Amino acid sequence: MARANDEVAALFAEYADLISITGGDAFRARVYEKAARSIGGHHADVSRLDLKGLQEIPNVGRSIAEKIVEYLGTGRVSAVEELRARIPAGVRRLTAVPTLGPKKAMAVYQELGVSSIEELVDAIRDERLRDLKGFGPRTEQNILHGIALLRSSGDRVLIDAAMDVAESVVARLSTAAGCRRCAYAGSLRRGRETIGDVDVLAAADDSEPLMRAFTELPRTREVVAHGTTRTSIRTTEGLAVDLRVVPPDSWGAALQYFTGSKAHNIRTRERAVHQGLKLSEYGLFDAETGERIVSETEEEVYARLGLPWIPPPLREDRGEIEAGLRGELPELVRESDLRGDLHTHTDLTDGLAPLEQMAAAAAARGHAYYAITDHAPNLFMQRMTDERMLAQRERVRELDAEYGRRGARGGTRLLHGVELNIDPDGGVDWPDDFLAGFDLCVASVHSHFNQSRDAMTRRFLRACENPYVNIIGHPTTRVIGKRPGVDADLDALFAACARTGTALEINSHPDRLDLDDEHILRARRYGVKFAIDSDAHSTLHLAYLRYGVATAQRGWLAKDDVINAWPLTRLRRFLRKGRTG
Ligand code: DGT
Ligand code: CA
Ligand code: CA
Ligand code: ZN
Repeated sequence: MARANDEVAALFAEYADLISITGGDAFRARVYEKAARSIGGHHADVSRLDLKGLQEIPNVGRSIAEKIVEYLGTGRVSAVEELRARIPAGVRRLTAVPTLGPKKAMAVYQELGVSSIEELVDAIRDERLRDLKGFGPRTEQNILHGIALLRSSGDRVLIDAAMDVAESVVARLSTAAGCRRCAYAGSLRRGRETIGDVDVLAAADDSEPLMRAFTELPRTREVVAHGTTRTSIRTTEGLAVDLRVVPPDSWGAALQYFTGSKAHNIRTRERAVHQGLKLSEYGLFDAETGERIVSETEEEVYARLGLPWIPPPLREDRGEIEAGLRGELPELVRESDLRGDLHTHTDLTDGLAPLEQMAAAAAARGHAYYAITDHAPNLFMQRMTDERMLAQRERVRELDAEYGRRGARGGTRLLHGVELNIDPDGGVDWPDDFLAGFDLCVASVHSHFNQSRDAMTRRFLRACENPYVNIIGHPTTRVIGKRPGVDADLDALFAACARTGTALEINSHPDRLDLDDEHILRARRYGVKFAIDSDAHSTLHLAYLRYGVATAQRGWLAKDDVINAWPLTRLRRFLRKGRTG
């Protein structure tokens, strides 16, 4: 089930937008935005809290707590409904266009009557936007770009949203009468960053109880098609889910087929044909006699095709068949290989939880090491100072003394790091002597995203040359469906990282996943090392590492490519980089 916290967070985020669109108080909008973030990242389930408990959540006051109670009781909040009613749905959708934003969306609606994305495109074509205050040719280009971005993500959802749905559906169906096996397949099993629809596969002799359980799930909003082999629904969140039920002895062939990708399946089918076989979701058959040869496990199907079992993240026809035939498939990094997390925040900057809670949660996850990397002072809104940073370091050292010794596995060593800002010229927040005090430095681009390709490339290269910069954080800075990546000569960046001993981050936050799989594949050829980080701003985010790992696997990475899969001694050697002294 979607957590009540996520529902409430989405509602308040929408409310904040609605306040902005209707020209409400900007400060009030911010209050709801902050509350949304706090609630989304809060560890306790809001549906179990009373009015008093709710007000203990950071950024939640009495009136917000009351709205949460109203929502949990009635499924709606009247203040939100009132604002919703004042704005056509089309205009609300306009606010989702990256770079347009609530204010401009309302302006084009009020001044030009534009109330849909299609009308907005027409208005730009006819140059009608230019008459409005604050809109110029450059704005038009940005808006068109934003629309393209929105359309390219289409109706696809981020991997964490799809995973929530898939795991709850699989858990539910697994307990239905006669269910022998159940798993999700499709793009989700391959770990793609966005998911078109969720494909669930089950094995049973009689499909009817499973199909019925599926259509009766609490989150089923609409049954799109109902049959004995396949049923399709749409969830209350609007996500499409397909369930296919196959006889138990077809399980392996069906799982192979519905995991895809299509491109990979075309290759496996070709191999079957060359061997006088026929491959379908029901099994691998002799083409002439029609006799079924294998079908029960994926391993058997691949083996009969002369291939080792191919991990789903590799099944994209990007060389995995050839590598399999040569016996050269990589041994992919797994989540259990990760020994630590090297980019995380606390409430000293924009995190939601204090250092003590983050450290406790990291230790509970069994991390052997864990770096705290709050924001550096040049990100002004974070109000960082030298004194605060040094005070935090002292506290980290104390906690390290405590956690470093605990437990049978040798405890959790705490590292004190920082997330530096790479300024437009490639410099960072502090001089070398101050940087030398950190155990590691992540450095990220947080501003001036629109620099020219040359300037952006120089900026990255200079950051890599800095002997204190160990990891480039979320390298392209893209936000999936919202902000395109920066323009830079990435091959030059990859070469520089390999040369200088600077790792590239695979930021595991589901709306970033930055670097993405294709970039990882490219960077890997230069011999770059990677850090798979959660960039956690709350204890809940520590679990995002699974998505970073999936992305790394899609980029063919092995344990040895990932610095936070290394033992601490080897990691520390890497972190010394080219530093003197
Ligand atoms: P998505 O849903 O767009 O994120 O991507 P997928 O890969 O989950 O695609 P989907 O849901 O259309 O189909 C699930 C799998 O079923 C797909 O990965 C491979 C298999 N499949 C579906 N249609 C075809 C087809 O026409 N030919 C072949 N060979 N396989 C197919
Ligand atoms: Ca799918
Ligand atoms: Ca599908
Ligand atoms: Zn960060």
